[in-house]
This record gives sequence, C-alpha cells and structure tokens, in this order.
Amino acid sequence: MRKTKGNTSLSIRNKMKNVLLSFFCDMGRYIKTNILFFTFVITSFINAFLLRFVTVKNIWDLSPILADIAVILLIGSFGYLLKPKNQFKYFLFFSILFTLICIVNSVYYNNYVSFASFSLLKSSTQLLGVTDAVVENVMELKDFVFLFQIVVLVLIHVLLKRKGYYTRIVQIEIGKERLLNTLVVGLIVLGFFISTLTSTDIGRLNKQWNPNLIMMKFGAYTYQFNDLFATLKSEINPLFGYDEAVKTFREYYSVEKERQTNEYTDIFKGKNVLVIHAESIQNFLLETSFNEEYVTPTLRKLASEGIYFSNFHAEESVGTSSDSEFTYSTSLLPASRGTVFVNYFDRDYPSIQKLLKKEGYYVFSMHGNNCTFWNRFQAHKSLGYDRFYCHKESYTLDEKIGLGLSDKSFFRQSTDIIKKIKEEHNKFYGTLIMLSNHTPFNDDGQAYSDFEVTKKYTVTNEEGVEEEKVAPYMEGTKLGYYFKSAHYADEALGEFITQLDEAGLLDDTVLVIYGDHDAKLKKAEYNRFYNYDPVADDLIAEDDPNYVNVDYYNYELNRSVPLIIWTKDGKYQKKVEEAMGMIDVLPTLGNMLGIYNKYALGKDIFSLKEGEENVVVFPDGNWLTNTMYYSRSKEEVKLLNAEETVSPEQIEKNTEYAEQLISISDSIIVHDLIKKVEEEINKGVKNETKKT
Ligand code: GP9
Ligand code: MN
Repeated sequence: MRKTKGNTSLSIRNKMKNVLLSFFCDMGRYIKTNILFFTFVITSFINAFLLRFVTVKNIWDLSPILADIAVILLIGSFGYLLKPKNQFKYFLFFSILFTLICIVNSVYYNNYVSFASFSLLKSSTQLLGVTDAVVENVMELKDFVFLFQIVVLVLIHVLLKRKGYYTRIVQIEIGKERLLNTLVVGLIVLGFFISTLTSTDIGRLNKQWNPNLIMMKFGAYTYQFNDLFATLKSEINPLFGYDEAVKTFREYYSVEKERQTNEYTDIFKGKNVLVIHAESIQNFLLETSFNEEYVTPTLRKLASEGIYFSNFHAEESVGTSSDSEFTYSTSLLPASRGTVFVNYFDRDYPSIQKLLKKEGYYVFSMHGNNCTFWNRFQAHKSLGYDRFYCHKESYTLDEKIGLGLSDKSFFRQSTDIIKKIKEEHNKFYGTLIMLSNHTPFNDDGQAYSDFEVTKKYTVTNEEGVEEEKVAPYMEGTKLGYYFKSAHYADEALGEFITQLDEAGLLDDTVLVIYGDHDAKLKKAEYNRFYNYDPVADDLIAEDDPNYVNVDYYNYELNRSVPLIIWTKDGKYQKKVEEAMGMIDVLPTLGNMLGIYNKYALGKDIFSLKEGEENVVVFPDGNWLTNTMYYSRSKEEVKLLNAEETVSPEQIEKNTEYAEQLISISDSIIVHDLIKKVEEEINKGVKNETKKT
C-alpha cells in the first residue's frame, strides 16, 4: 500500500518535471526563434521605464508597466505579418518612433516639468519657445541614453543576419499564428491594466487633464498616442458642418447688439484688476459655521463690503478649472466635446484680457502649479495674457499642498511679483489661480488646517449641572475635510489681501473673486451635514420633520459658487440675487471696466429688461432661472417656489434658448468662426472700397 502511494507521488513529480522542462524548452525555442521581436519588446519597455525614471519617478507602479507592455506587444504582434527578413524594418520604424517619444519627452520635462503634446505643432510660437529652451538648456546626457534601443536593435539584426537566422526562421515561422498568439497575450495584459483603472483615471485620460498624471498612470506610449488622437480629433472636427455653423452664426448675430449703459458703466474704468480664481469654493461655505466659527470669514467680509452675486453658477464642463477660466474670459460656453484649453486653444476668441490690453493694460496670470496643466501655457497666450507666471519658473516650491505650491506661499510670492509689475506698468489685470482647495479632500490636508468641524452641545447631567460635550459631527468625513481645506484657502486669501494692502496695491485696484466650480463631492456626503444628531452621534430618522433630503435638485442648486467684486473703499455694496452664470461676467464686469465684446453670449446682469429672467445655461443642456431649474436628462422642471407657476411654452422657450446658446458657442469654438467671419467681412469691405 505504502509502496503504491510512493510510486504515485513519484510519477506526479516526474510528470510535473516533464511539463516544466517542456515548457522551458518550448520557451527557449520560442525565444531563440523570435530574437528580434523580444529585442524590440525589451528595449521598448526599458526606454519607457527609463523615461519615467528620469521624469515622474513612479517606476514600480504596476499600471504604467502593464500599459507599456500591452502597447508594445500589440504593436509588435503586427510585425509577424511580414516575412522574417523584412521584420527588422518594421521593428526599426517603431523603435525609432518610441526612442523619439522618449527623447522628446525627456527634454521637454527638463524644461517644463511636463510632457510634450502634438498640439505644440499647431502653435508655432510655442514651438519656438520649446526649441529655444532646448538650445538654452542643452540636451542632457541622460536624454541620449534612449538611443540605446536603436543601437541594440541594429546590432542584433546584423548579428542574426550574419548567422543566417532569417533563412532558418522563414522555414518554421507561421506568421499568422504568432500574430494571433502575441495579440492574445497583449490583450490579456491590456485587460489586467484596465482592471487597475478607476473611472476617474479614464476620464482624466480623455480630458488630458494633466500630462504628468497621465504619464504616471498610463505609461509613455499610451500618453503619446492618446495625445496624438486628441490632436487629430480637434483637427478633424472643424472639417464638418462649417456652412451650417456659419449660417446659424450669421442668423444669431444678424441684429447687432449695442452696448447698453447703466449705473455701473465705467465705474472701474482704468482701475487695476486682480482676479482670484478660487479653487472649488462653493457659495454655501459662506453660510456655514461650526461652533460659531465661520468656514470662510474672509469671503463673508468681502461679500458684505462689495458686490456679492449670491446666485452665481460656474457653467463648467469636463474642463473644470480651465472651462471656468475660458467662459469667464470670453463669455462663451465650454466646448461640447473635448476641452477648449486642450483641443481648441488656437482659436481667436475676443476676451476680457485682449480688450483690456487694447486699453493699455499689462495682462498676466499666475499659478503655483505646473505651467502645462490644462495646457494653460498655450491657452493663456491665446486668451491674450502677456505673461503666465507659473510653477518653478516664477515660484519657489517652498511649501507643497496637494497638487503643488500652497496657496499661502503662492500669494506671498505673487505679492512680490505684483509689486514689480506695478512699478513697470501703468495699469494691470492679473488672474491668480488658487490650488490648495482641490479634490481629493482627505486627511492629507490635516497638516495645514486646525479648523474643527465638530458640534458642541450641552446636556444636563444627573446632578442637574449643564455639561458641554463635543460630538465628532463632520470630522473624518470628505465634506468635513472640504470645510477644513476651504478654511485654509479663505485664510490664505485673507493674508493675501493684507499683504496687498501693506504694499499699497489695493488703493487703485478692483478685486474679483469667483469660485471656479463646486467641490465635486457626492450627494451622499451631504446627508450627515444636514441630518446629524450630536447626542446620538448618528443621523436623524428619515421620517423626522427636520430631515433634509438632498435630492438631485438641492444638490445641483447647491453647486452654486460665489462671485464677488470688491474695492477697498467699499463704495459699491450690494447683494445680487439674480440668477447669473460665468458667461455673464464679461458683459457685467466689462461694462464696469469700460470694455465691450459684441460676441459675448452672456448678459450684463444690471441691464436686464423689466421682468426679464436671466437664463443660466449649463453645458449639458440643463438651465435655471430665478424661479426654476430644468433638467434635460429628466426633461423636467423644478419650481423653486411652490407658489409660482410656469407655462409649458416658457419651458420650451428657455430650453430652445439653451440649445441655441450651446450650439452657437460650439460653432464658434470648433470653426474659429469669429475670426473667419470677421476676415470675410474685412475682405468684403476692402473689395467694396476697391470698387468705389
Ligand atoms: C490645476 C488646477 C486644477 O492646476 O487648476 O484644475 P481642476 O482639476 O480643478 O480642473
Ligand atoms: Mn478647479
């Protein structure tokens, strides 16, 4: 009996040994008969790995490793469609391409701490900037290391040729079979890679949110191919529908809009302007307090001393921060597909920056993060900024929070730059893009804010004495961290205003502050905030009369952000409750500054006709007025005041208006219509003058 058992285990062991032996033999044979392919795969991978090693440094992260391998295998597999002796040309072509990708990105990173984009080829001035930088900084030795791929591939090829490898292989290689096998392996690796992604990762790849993060997650080759497709897409889109777009454009602008004047016309003409792009600051923060401490005391103060638009909406789309900047500057809506800053930055948009430049202003922007984030480096030039002060070029990264330089340090260093600007220029207009109050709101932010989001309450103990207790309330929640982070941002803003004042920079300056979009927190995050019972340290029951149900509409309305226009003298104090969107800023603020853009799609909020309700249009087709919110996906209107009524005709009219605005704006963006139509008009005028 024992003997049989011993024999069985021996034979299993032998079998396993044989299987392993034959696997390694097969593998060995496979490698020996696919030397060129493996050289290509290994060298391509090493190059991509090296690129991350000299740049973003996340070399051991699994996602980019899998992504690079998948791309290399999928591309490499098609080499088998060629006869062995011709495969070298195929692998050499892709090796040169991959090496170039690595070299260009390595050099680009040296100069811009970001990665290259094909869209750079669209803007010759930017390209010149890059070449200058390359010459200036000179390619470093490490940038040449990537050339090893080509050297190794050529050497191996010469060796193989000499040894008659190709003539041997041609007799045994069944190309289609190898293609299929390699494709399957490539797809399996791709599957593993996809399983490491979240929907946010995929969204960010689509939007080309930040080149560095895409490189870190998707690897070198996916980054570059994705960039190529996105650039091609924005080149191809304008090829369709031009005539139709011009027609709608001409119809819309057929009645020339006249500049209207009101009590605010020219009130700030000639004044300096500093615009604060307040990252993720929502309106409800201004009303929120914990244990009698307001979350944003600075913003509250500014709102009470200036013109405060309390029913203001950002109208951003997938381009978040960049969309808000665009809509603010141009009074156009964000693009329906893609992002203006990334895909359609090279158009000629009349903007607040260009209009003020004509008035003799020095126009600049400032940001404590990477200059290429949201392609700002190119997009800001196109909006008309004279200079973009950003990242390491203009700031010392002495304190980091989240994505980059902390707001406090950013403002401190910006004040010094603005002081110099003031000395050199008569009038200036500057946009300061804040950063610290950025998602994800988690405990990483604890270090810089000691703001407590607890709830203090009193109970009478058994002896009849009142006792103060503290319930954790929002501590440890995402929304709680958002409050802490917003408090920090508010504090930074307060310090900035003090610094500006001390430097005498507030005396002739208008401050404009806008929240760029909501915090993008989930609806469920608000449940605890509205329905907390401190004694039980739990939520109140849903049937409790005080229970607040945060439904779709509450949530959407709560996404409103503040807009404040403030001067130190406090001469203009007003709370504007009229529904207003980012698109209305240029007409409204422009009127105050004495500039006018006839292509603005928004309205001057102070020039609305008697009884006219402003319609705030969101890029997804939703819209709101003072009295209702319309959801396009639900095809339903929510009345904000139960006593109001609304006719179906009015809903239809507003919905059509929203669609028209989205379509005109998109036509302008995709087809560069303002520039083209103006050129046609100028040509017409020239021809007319020639005739006469
Ligand atoms: C990045 C910052 C954030 O520099 O402006 O952009 P967002 O993610 O808010 O669009
Ligand atoms: Mn933002």
